[in-house]
Amino acid sequence: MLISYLLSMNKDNLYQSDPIAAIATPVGEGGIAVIRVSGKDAIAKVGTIFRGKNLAEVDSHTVHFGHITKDGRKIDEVLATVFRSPKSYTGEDTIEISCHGGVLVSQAVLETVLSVGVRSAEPGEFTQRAFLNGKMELSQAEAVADLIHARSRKAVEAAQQQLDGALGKHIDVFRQQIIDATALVELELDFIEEDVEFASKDQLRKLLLELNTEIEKLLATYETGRLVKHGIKTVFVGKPNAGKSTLLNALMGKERAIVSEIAGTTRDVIDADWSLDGLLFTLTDTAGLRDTEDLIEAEGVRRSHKAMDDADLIVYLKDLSEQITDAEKHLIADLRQKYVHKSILSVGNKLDLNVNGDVSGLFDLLISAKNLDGIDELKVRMKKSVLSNQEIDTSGLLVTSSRHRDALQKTYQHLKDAMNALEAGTTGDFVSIDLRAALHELGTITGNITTEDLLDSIFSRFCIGK
Ligand SMILES: Nc1nc2c(ncn2[C@@H]2O[C@H](COP(=O)(O)OP(=O)(O)OP(=O)(O)O)[C@@H](O)[C@H]2O)c(=O)[nH]1
Ligand SMILES: [Mg+2]
Repeated sequence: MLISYLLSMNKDNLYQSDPIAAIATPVGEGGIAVIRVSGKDAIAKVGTIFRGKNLAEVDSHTVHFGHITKDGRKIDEVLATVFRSPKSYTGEDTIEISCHGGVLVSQAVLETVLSVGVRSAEPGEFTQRAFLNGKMELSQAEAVADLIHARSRKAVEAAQQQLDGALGKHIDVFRQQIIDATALVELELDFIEEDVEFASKDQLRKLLLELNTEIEKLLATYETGRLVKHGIKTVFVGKPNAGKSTLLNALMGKERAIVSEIAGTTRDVIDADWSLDGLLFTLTDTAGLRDTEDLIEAEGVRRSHKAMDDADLIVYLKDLSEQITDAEKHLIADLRQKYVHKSILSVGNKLDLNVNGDVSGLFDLLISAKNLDGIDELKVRMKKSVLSNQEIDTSGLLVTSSRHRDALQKTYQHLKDAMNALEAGTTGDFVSIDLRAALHELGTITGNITTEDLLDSIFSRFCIGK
């Protein structure tokens, strides 16, 4: 549900909506908790329950010691930080109350605030107001959520870039170029009777072609961006006893999964977050692949297959001390065929034991998970196998959101349609329709064009208080 705003303009032409409040810090025990209040009369309303300075008279960006009280009773000793519109995160009058970091005490402060005509904020409502007040464009607002949810250093860096407006700046340049092109085409339409040609068709086509080359470059960063943002889903599969759990533990540097010489030890999938060079890998240890009559183990095997379907990288592990059968060779070949678009590494394990048979050419890498031999090389190969075909510098601008990717793809297609129309000698009004459609798509990235549904789906991903 999108909140209907009771808007009123203030002197700086920013919107001040009805006051909202939420605990902005995580629920739990901590040194302090912060209750954020924003909106019309937020400072005056909190002033009625604050004992200390008269908040209505204090300057913006000042901090004040006092008490939150209710019916003359002290609720907590607090610090109140005052931000006056327009210089606040939301652009509205905002007050942040720092109280003691207990679950009950922060809740009591929030309830006291809510008792003076302030309502509970919806998830992401503060950031939504910041967007609506022009404090940030839409892709920056989305980056706020990405930054909060980031689970690796690279994901933090990518979110920070977007928050700095790197993507928005690119989009603005594209938009301006399309606006100029549209203006030329439409100007020509106005003078159609006089047979005036303002835009050289060749020049226009060249401009659109260059634009699409730039868009293609941005689109090419998406696969890397997705892996950086969500982590690289890596699954270890192989026959029972191959050493999958031992390998998971070796990479993590701790005993995360149970290891034993009994085949069929791992029965369910085990997930663990692991970071390598600032990239997040979500490692999944699975039940060994084999036909089994044991119902629980069979369910484990089914889940192993499901984990492969979802993975970005499949590591197939084989116990080298056991002869490799034709059936297993086929299994590896089948995996490569079935998951042709995924990265697959076949790894021979237990290199410290006698290798049974000729395995040359069968494996990408030979290791001993128990002795940690070849583990460093495996790490390099794991990273390379998913990122190598992209050759993209993870420190550059990355498109990390499928929403942005979709909009860029549609823009690309509309520009292509415009180029084709020009080529076919179609009249300017049709070219202009394609150009305007491209503009529309780009506008959805930065939020120049929005719908309530779009804003709803974006901001509902946020936590309350942000
Ligand atoms: N010698 C040697 N033994 C290993 C190595 N890696 C694993 N093992 C042993 O092989 C046995 C099976 O290891 P696990 O890691 O439990 O194998 P798994 O693939 O997880 O097996 P399941 O969970 O049953 O599918 C254990 O006794 C391990 O200590 C290795 O590199 N060298
Ligand atoms: Mg196991």
